Amino acid sequence: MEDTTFEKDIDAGLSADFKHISSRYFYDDIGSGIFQEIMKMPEYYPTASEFEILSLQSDKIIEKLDFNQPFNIVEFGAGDGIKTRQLLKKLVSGNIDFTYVPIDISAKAIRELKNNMFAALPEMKIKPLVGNYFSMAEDLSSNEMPALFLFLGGNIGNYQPEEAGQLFGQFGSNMKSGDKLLTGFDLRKNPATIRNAYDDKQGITRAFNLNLLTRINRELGANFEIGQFDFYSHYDPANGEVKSYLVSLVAQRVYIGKTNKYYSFKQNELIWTELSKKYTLEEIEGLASVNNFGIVEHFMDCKHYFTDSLWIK
Ligand code: AVJ
Repeated sequence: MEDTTFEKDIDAGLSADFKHISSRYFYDDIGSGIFQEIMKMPEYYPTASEFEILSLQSDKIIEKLDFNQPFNIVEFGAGDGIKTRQLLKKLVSGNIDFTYVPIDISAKAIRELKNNMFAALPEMKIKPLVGNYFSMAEDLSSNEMPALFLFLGGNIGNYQPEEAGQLFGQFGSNMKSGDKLLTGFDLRKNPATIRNAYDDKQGITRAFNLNLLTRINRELGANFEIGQFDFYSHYDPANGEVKSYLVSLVAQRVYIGKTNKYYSFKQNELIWTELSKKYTLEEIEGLASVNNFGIVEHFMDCKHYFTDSLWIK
């Protein structure tokens, strides 16, 4: 059966009083390519910060795992795996017995990851899974071996605070007592640093956002005129929220073939495209405790821009 989730989500989002498109739709092949460009920008600090943590502190992270038997490392949304590889490399060279289980909804991403990992770490045991995080994690929860779950890259920032709470609740319900979870959180910092990372001068982040409309044109037969929309991003240091928007520059109507409907935009009307929340350590500790996790340690980069926080179930 044809998957109509994208069409339904876009129809609902563009029919709402306050229009919105989920940031999960950024990542078609073109958007994933633009995100690779974002990660190379000097202004976009999260990638370098987390790379530093995993390059310099993997030994400390491994020491804190404290599993005295073979274990699984289950990674949600592994991406290209370059950062994770810093940790895996250390485990392999330390002759530690583990199996790496990356999970992703994209079969293509998983295939590439498997090839890259095999090239870099041919001796590592790897069991990639294609599918939804939770159905896969449920299958694994019956597994006897202890597990370290990885949710890196600061993807948690895209979830609304309530949703983030629910997500950790779901992670927790698929974990055994003593299992651990390492999550990447982007931290509060000088607001100007954050603003520059999400509204770069070259317009790469702008292109990342406008690609949503190109994608809707292509996949849903719509007639968005990309030049009639602008990009706007705003950081509120009081609550740590970066919010990104597309702005309709004129009053206009857009037709979407798949839904066979017109969508009206007022001049300056917004489409909300992304939340990227920046956390305080107190907020992180609150999230852990309401979901019955203990904090093992926050592993931060030298500038304290980012943390990979290790929790225990
Ligand atoms: C992939 C969710 C971590 O929020 O920093 C980058 C996506 N958006 N620039 C982030 C993103 C705008 C990114 N994450």
